[in-house]
Amino acid sequence: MKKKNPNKDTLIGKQNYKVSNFNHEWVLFHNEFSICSRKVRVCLEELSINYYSQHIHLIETKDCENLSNDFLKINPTATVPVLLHENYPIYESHEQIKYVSEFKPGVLYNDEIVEKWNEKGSLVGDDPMNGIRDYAGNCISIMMQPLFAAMLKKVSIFKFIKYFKHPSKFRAFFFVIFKLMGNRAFGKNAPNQRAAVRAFKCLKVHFDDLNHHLNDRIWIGGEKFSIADITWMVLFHRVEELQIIDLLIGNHENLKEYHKRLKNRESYKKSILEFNSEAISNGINQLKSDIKTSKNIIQFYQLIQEESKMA
Ligand SMILES: N[C@@H](CCC(=O)N[C@@H](CS)C(=O)NCC(=O)O)C(=O)O
Repeated sequence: MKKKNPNKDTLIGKQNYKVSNFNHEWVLFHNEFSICSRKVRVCLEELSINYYSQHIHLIETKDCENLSNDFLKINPTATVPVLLHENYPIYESHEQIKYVSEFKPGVLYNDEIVEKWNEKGSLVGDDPMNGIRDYAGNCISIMMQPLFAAMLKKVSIFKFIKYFKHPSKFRAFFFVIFKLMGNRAFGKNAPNQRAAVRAFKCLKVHFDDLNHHLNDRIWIGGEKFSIADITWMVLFHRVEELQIIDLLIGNHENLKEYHKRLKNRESYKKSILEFNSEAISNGINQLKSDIKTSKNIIQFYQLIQEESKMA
């Protein structure tokens, strides 16, 4: 086994070294709740590719298994998902779905438009704020804060000790803040709240663009389902979890119909809904309650509601 390149920035796409010796062609390291993991699970399901599943808990679902020494050997950046093909790692979910879809040509449609929308829905870079104008996935990751804080409520503070070894100091800092401050980190005019409002404005533009794009199309690429639809499926599902779907699809008929089509896919049920867990439903219930009772969260949801009414 060759030692991997320690330069984290180069961990994109398929690498030329093996990180394990599984006897399985495909191995997926993933998490029940992570949107990027959902994306790859849905893609493998759509392609009917069997894979060996390695579930990795993240702090919000139970514990930070992504910071274990074993997992850091698989991915030194400590994120999921990681897809292994014959033990060669492929990093970044948008690259992983492109890679697997090429193994079964013709099943999932592809062209330049699909590539563009796949990228537009992705989560790219360490600091998501840097890419909110370009990537809807980045906007959603910023918008996640209230749900994230809700999920962390039940996680013991002692589990955060491991965060000292998180390779991204940026992420480690924010995760600890969410735990320590909860919704207080989200008070009126606090930097986190301002960032989330900006992310919402950009997210709304991305959804409006998609509504326009779907004027004469069933799927993003036209008649056939594609990897871009998978990317947007997980985004639609996340905004539903965040209780903001109505603010984004409002009276956009194309988006409403598209959302129904996405939810009717077998892969949506098998690779997203069937992975729902107690940690996810407890977090969502907590968020629903915070939206009614927590002053800061009420105020934030009012702000984005006003934003959603603006042209
Ligand atoms: N750009 C990466 C993002 C990966 C990522 O940020 N994954 C999150 C879950 S969606 C994660 O592993 N978070 C755990 C952590 O940073 O500690 C991709 O698309 O795969």
